[in-house]
Amino acid sequence: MGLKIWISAMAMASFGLAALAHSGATGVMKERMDAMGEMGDAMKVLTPMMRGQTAYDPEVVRAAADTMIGHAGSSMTSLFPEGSNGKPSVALDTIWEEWEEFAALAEVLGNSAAGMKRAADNGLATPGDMSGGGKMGTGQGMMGTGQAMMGADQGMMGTGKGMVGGTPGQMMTADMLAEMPVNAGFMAVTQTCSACHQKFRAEVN
Ligand code: HEC
Ligand SMILES: [Cu+2]
Repeated sequence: MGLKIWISAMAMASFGLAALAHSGATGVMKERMDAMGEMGDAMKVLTPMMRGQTAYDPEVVRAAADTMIGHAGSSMTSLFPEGSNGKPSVALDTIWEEWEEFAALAEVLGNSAAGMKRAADNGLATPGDMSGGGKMGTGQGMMGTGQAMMGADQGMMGTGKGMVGGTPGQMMTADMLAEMPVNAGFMAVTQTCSACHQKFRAEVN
């Protein structure tokens, strides 16, 4: 078996384990895990598309955006009633200690996904389009490896800790993202997922 195949097999096996580990979840815990899982599935389709590894399809982008919009904002926060953590959940108490930030990130997710949806017909960036961003100047643009886009601390959007209009975690409004290549919206979504997970979810092994 080639190394690449072996690695993908391992990756798939660990996804399976993660799902099993949470199979005891019920009620609101299960509901939010299912919602998160749907978004995770959407990301698995979008990621190779945004890297140019699969054919670009704006309809798929819009459908994925709708999945996220549907699970964002109050739809998400309503699935986190106070104190609803503990096994098998990996949600942290920080959620309720810093509820405003948690809720803001849930809101930003909807905005970012809305921006990505509106940008679907703009299509993908080519490395030339993205000049001006620090990483792009090196000639190893985001489209080169796909790594820069996914790294939490890399790429044109910085660390994801910026603010627009005082909203924690929001780098760009939907209006801004709608004018940009779709990658920007995708990056905003990705960084919102990881910003929330870093702060409010325990390390998943
Ligand atoms: C506002 C915070 C927040 C945002 C935004 C967010 N998540 Fe989550 N996510 C969580 C928390 C908290 C958990 C842990 C839930 C638990 O274990 O009870 C979680 C868990 C998950 C899980 C594991 C589900 C399971 O079965 O245990 C996946 C997959 C996931 N998120 C994907 C995503 C994706 C993809 C995005 C972005 C499109 C995203 N999440 C956005 C907070 C967030
Ligand atoms: Cu789970």
